[in-house]
Amino acid sequence: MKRRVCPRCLEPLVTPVWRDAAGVPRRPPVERRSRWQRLLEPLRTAEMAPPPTPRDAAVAAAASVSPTCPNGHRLPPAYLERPTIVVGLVGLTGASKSTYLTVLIDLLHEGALAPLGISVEMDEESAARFDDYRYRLMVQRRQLPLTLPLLGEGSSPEPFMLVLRGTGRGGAERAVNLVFFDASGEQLYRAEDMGQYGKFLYAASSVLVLLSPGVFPRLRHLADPGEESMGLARHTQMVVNLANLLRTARNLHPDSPLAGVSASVVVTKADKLRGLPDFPAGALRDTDLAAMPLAHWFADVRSTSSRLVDFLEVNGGSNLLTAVLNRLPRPTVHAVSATGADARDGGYPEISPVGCLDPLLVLLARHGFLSEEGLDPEEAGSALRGEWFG
Ligand SMILES: Nc1nc2c(ncn2[C@@H]2O[C@H](COP(=O)(O)OP(=O)(O)OP(=O)(O)O)[C@@H](O)[C@H]2O)c(=O)[nH]1
Ligand SMILES: [Mg+2]
Ligand SMILES: [Zn+2]
Repeated sequence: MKRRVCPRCLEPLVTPVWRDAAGVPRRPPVERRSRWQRLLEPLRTAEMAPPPTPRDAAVAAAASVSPTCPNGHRLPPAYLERPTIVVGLVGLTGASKSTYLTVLIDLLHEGALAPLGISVEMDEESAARFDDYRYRLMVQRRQLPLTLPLLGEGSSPEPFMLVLRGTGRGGAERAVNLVFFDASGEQLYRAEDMGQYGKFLYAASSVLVLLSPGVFPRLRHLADPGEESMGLARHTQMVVNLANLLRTARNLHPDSPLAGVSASVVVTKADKLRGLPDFPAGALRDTDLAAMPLAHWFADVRSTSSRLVDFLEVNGGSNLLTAVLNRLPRPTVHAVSATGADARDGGYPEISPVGCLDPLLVLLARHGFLSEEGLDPEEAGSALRGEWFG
C-alpha cells in the first residue's frame, strides 16, 4: 500500500506542489530535458509523475523552494523519499493515549532504539508541540489534560512526525517516516464520529489499540474516575467499528484480511496490575535490546501476549478479546505502564515507564523496518508472510 498522504491534512500526494519561502507556488528547477523526454512527457498520467529526485530537492533547497501538499503544508525534508508508517492511537477517554505517546516519543528521543542501530529525529514543528507535553508530564510530573475533541467534519488531530534511520541488510542506510496521530477518545465511541473526526484512520497503516485495565469487569476496582461506568461492550464496539473503518477505507469486504495494516493492543496503566495474583509474572518488563537478539524478544513478546490474553479473558474480557483477535490483523497484546505509578493530586511521584517500546517494535517489524523473526509461530510464519506481504 503505497498511498502517500500529507501528514497534516491527509490529502493524497500525487505530485507535490513546490513553493518558495513565501508560500508562492514555484516549479522546482529541473534539468534540461532531452527531445525524447519532451515527446514522452504528455503521455505520462499524473499518477506516474516521478517523485522529486534528490537532485531536484537539492536544487530546490538552494533556491529555498520546498515541496508542499495541495493545501500548502510544508512537507518535512525528504519526506517523499522515505516510506511512511502512519500510526493511529485508538482508545476511549482516559485510556492513556496521550500519556503513553508522550513517554514513548521521549524514549525514542533519548535513544531507546540505539542498541538496534536506529536513530530518531523529530520534525521541527512537531518537536515544538511535543515539548509542551514533555515539559508537563516528564519535568513537572503533572497529569496531561484530556485531548480536546475536534470541531468540523473530516478534521484530524495534528500528528507528531519522526524519522527513523537504521542500517538494513548489506549495510545500506534505510529510513522511514513515523507519523503518530493521537485523537480524543470521546470521538471514538460512535462509528459515525470515528469516521468523521478520525480521518487519520483512513491513512493509518498501523493502529495501537489502548485499553485501560479498569474497564475489564473483574478489574473494576482498579478503574480511574469515570472508567468503571464505561462498560466493556463500548470497547468491543470500538474495536468492531475500527476494524470496519480500516476495511472500508481500503474498499475491502468486512470479513477480508487487512493486508498492509498492523496492530498492537496495549493494556495501559499496568503498574496497577503488578500486585495481582493472576497477573502473568514478567509480562510487565523492559526490553533490554542490547541483551539478546530481537528474534528472542519477539518470541518472548508472542508468549507473553498469549498469557495476557488468558489473563484478560479470566477477568471478564472474552468478548472484547474475541473481537480483537478476529477483527484486527495478527495483533499482539502488551502490558505497559507509561508513568510507573498512579497520579495523586494531579501529579506523579516519578515517571518510570515500563514496557513502552514493545508495541512499537512489533509495528516496525510488521512493516519490514525490523525483522519479523520470532513474531509468528514457525510453520505458519512463512506461509502467512506470503499472504500478507505478497
Ligand atoms: N497508574 C497509571 N495511570 C495512568 C497511566 N497513564 C495514564 N494514566 C492515568 O490516566 C489518565 C488519562 O490519561 P490520558 O493519557 O490523558 O488519556 P487519553 O487516552 O489521552 O484520554 P483522552 O485524551 O480523553 O482521549 C491520566 O491523567 C492518569 O491519571 C499509567 O501509565 N499509569
Ligand atoms: Mg489524550
Ligand atoms: Zn496538507
